[in-house]
Amino acid sequence: MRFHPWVWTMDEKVIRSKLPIGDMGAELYFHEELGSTNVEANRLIDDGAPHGALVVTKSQTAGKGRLDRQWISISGASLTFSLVLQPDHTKTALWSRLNALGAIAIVDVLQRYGIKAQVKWPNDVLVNGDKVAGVLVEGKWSGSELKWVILGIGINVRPGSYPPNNLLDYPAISIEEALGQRIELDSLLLDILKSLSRWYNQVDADLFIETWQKNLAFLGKNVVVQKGDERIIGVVKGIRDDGVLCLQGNRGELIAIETLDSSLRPLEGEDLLDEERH
Ligand code: BT5
Repeated sequence: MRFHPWVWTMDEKVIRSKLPIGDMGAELYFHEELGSTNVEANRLIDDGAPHGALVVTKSQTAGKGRLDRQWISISGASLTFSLVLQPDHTKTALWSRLNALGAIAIVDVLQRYGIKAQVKWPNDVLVNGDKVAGVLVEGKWSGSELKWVILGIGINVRPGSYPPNNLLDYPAISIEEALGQRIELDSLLLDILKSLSRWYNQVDADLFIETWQKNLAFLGKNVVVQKGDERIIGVVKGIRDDGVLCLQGNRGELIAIETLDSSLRPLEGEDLLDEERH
């Protein structure tokens, strides 16, 4: 398969002319280069940005992952953006669902493109078991009240948009490698915004959890969940209504993984040996 040399095809004017899409893109802040779109979105909220404000950058130099990790992207080959959301009172209680929103919306788009994408709990997107997109959701709270949500999305679009697998916690892939053809960054962004708008409006519906569950990676498989220093092993049973991940331990007990600040991976190789030693 041959790929064309990277050409930056994202056209600010085209994107602007199509916005807003439902709730998404009420205002567009388009940058050539930024440290982190999430950090910029946070700043914009303090400056009065509205619900649905969208921050896009061609090049992100200090991308943030979860738990202080880094997100690496390459200008012209990756999509990096953040949305500012101000959930109404029906949605503020749905923190874990809001965390999954980005992954569910991306999976929906990729499946429409013909790619079998899945959600790796809580909010990564996998294709053929490899990570194609990461989502970083940050809340702005007043006491226990959720005021704002910053939904940051990073997607590997072209080959070479991610670091070599030996430098990653988890193997990666790009959409074009999975699809075998070139896709335009601006049309991908617009498709994802459309999907985000649809799923944002369904975030409190049963369909949301059903879709999350249906597209959950490793259903019925053994996984390891790293939660701080704690390592939990079990078979993935599904997602509860409140977004909690349910595992079944090896004595048949049900284990609820409530904290979203956890990392999950399939149980294999060394983990299996470790298991046998216990
Ligand atoms: C995530 O964190 O996957 C969330 C990434 C969110 C990035 C977006 S880009 C727009 C917005 N602005 C920001 O500053 N951030 C958001 P986590 O689950 O913690 O995964 C991070 C880990 O993924 C790193 O430790 C690496 O091992 C790996 N990684 C880094 N870059 C990657 C890439 N391009 N593809 C696949 N894996 C990557």
